[in-house]
Amino acid sequence: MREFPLTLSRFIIQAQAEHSGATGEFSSLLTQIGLVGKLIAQDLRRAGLINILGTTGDTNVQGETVKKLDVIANDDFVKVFQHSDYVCALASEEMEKPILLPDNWSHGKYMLLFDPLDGSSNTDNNMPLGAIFSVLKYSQQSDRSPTDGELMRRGTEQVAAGYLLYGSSTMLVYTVGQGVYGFTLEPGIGEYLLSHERIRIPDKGKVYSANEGNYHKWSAGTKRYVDSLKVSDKESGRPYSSRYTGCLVADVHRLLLGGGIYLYPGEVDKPEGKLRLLYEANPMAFVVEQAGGKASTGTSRIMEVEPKKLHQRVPLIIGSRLDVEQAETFMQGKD
Ligand code: AFP
Repeated sequence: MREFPLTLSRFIIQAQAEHSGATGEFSSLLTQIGLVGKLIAQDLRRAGLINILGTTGDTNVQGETVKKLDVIANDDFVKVFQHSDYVCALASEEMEKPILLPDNWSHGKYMLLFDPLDGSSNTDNNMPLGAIFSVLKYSQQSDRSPTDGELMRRGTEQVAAGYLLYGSSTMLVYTVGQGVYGFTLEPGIGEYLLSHERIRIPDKGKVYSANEGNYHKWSAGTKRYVDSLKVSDKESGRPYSSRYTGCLVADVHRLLLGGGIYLYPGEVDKPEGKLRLLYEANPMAFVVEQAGGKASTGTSRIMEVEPKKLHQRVPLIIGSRLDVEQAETFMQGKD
């Protein structure tokens, strides 16, 4: 008889049993992320039927148009976690200020930073979407809630990170610093099943993902690098193929499994780039590094960038180790 794959809950319980000091709080937090994924996936599946496509008419703190589904996804995270007893703070792309649970509320020791709906320009087209999360541990021993500033930690301090991918299937991919595991939601039974064990990204790929509409805004080094990927050279596996969905999660997921590079570089007039450090770049960097890849700003390791603002942006070059190293060479003018 074929063995039944491990469910997410069983996998988490097994992992917890290997840590003698574990209280179960962290395991429950991951299970709740899975729950948020189910709630959002359910809405996405019938989005075209229940009038939740399109925009709200507002702009968020980043100055971007807010989609109805951005709000729904953010509310799902907040509803699930605010009274969960697992977190003491929540921060998201969609909230100007973090939610810091009052001192007199029951709360847990984790701080959760998230992008509730990544790639939201894809909502109206039935294209892939995602959610990204970063988990930090609040180190204070006191019962006091963290302050805004205490949420701003380097990526190296993350205790877990991952993403939900809403594609042709719904997946939860995460790391706690011991490899990367991927679970696929089996809709028939409402359970995530282990489908991708110890994911390793190839050292080099044949695909690049970038919004080339921005080509003329890029630095000379970035242009030279992307130009070089199109040169025909059998030995180095060029030309690379171009694939870009407009959803970081989907593009990085493809690279994680097949190799290659994703770039959202800085621009001459906007050197900080577009993506957000704390809840997009850092968690994706943690996952990709744990799979054997690299994540860079072009000049330094993403996870070592010192955050100064909650919604700080950062250039992101991420993917296969050798591809990212090569991009860095061009971006630093060492080609
Ligand atoms: P939204 O979630 O605001 O749609 O942004 C998506 C994203 O952060 C990332 O997922 C994409 O790779 C990138 O931005 C797309 O940006 P462009 O539309 O500028 O290519």
